[in-house]
Amino acid sequence: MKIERVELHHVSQQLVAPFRTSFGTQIERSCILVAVYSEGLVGWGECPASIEPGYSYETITTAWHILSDFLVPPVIGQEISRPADVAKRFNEVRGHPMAKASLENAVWDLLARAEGVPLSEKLGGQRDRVEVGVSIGIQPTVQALVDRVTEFVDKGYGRIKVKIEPGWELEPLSAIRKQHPTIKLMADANSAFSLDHAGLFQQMDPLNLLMIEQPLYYDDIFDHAKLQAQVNTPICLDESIHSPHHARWAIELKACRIINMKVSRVGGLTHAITIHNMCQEAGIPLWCGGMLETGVGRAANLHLSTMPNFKLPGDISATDRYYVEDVADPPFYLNKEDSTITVPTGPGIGVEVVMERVKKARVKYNEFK
Ligand code: OSB
Ligand code: MG
Repeated sequence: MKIERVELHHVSQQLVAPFRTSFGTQIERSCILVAVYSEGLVGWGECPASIEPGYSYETITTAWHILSDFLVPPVIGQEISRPADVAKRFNEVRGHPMAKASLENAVWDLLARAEGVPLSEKLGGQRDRVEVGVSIGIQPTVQALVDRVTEFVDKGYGRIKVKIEPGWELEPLSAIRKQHPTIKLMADANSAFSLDHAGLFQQMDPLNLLMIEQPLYYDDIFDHAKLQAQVNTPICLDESIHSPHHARWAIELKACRIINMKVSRVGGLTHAITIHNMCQEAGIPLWCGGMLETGVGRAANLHLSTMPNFKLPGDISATDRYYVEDVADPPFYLNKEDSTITVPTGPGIGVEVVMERVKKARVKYNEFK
């Protein structure tokens, strides 16, 4: 298909509740929605970079620049028959995985729509609902956190992840464990600790956590290997894995027993598939992470999660947990009986972007043809 037109929409929306992590508090959430047009069809992808470089070095501004000046030009007007054709053209740009993923994933959606098949089918997916959990930010008090956890457990979430940082770890985790002795519970540090805290993480072993996510520095696979050797709880890497190389290094160094797959963090679905297959071979289970995406990004995440090595619940919650009104329809609901979300069955990502809502939330726009 010839890529006739590409649109970039920077949209900004209020979250239903502030989301505090060890690197900052998000109240408003921006993203770039990428639309790719061909033969009367449109494919969508989402770049979930933040305004600040707190999670990774990418921001909305760097992604806008990299997309406009380096990623859209080699694709516009070109004949694309496979998503890998796009990924190949991006090899000359170092880094910037979230910018790459947004355009590549829009092309995946476009091609799947042209074939009339759901994205999950193109990925070799094997399930029609995906087990999910909820990620809960740092709260003002331990009691407020326990109440928030209970609220989500009552809603049907069978896996709870809570954010931790130095000074907010053992006490809140123990309080949750006391109230909910058997719930699937895990902690995400977003790189806030160092190897000096190994003793603290050993003290978490009796809490029977599903895993500890990214305890150490964002680019430090080496020290995670040292920490994993000292604790029984599985370590899961998020920030440290930005490409198939990083996944291979983490596996060979035994830096983790689980990997959080974020398609945007690894540069798009082509790399995600490579990492999926590598981890499957190595016996490292995956789960799908989230970046507070709109329905566009979360729909792609659901399709990705149908692949066989996604063996743990993902950070893909119901729409009402994120935004009052999502840019895409239909919204996602939690299936209470088994803590799952049903994978859309329509062509491509299987949700439709409502352009009036995009325009309402839009702060910047550009188009290329
Ligand atoms: O570390 O997983 C993370 C959100 C923004 C940036 C980083 C992370 C997160 C989450 C939210 O934990 C997960 C979700 O989208 O529900
Ligand atoms: Mg994380």
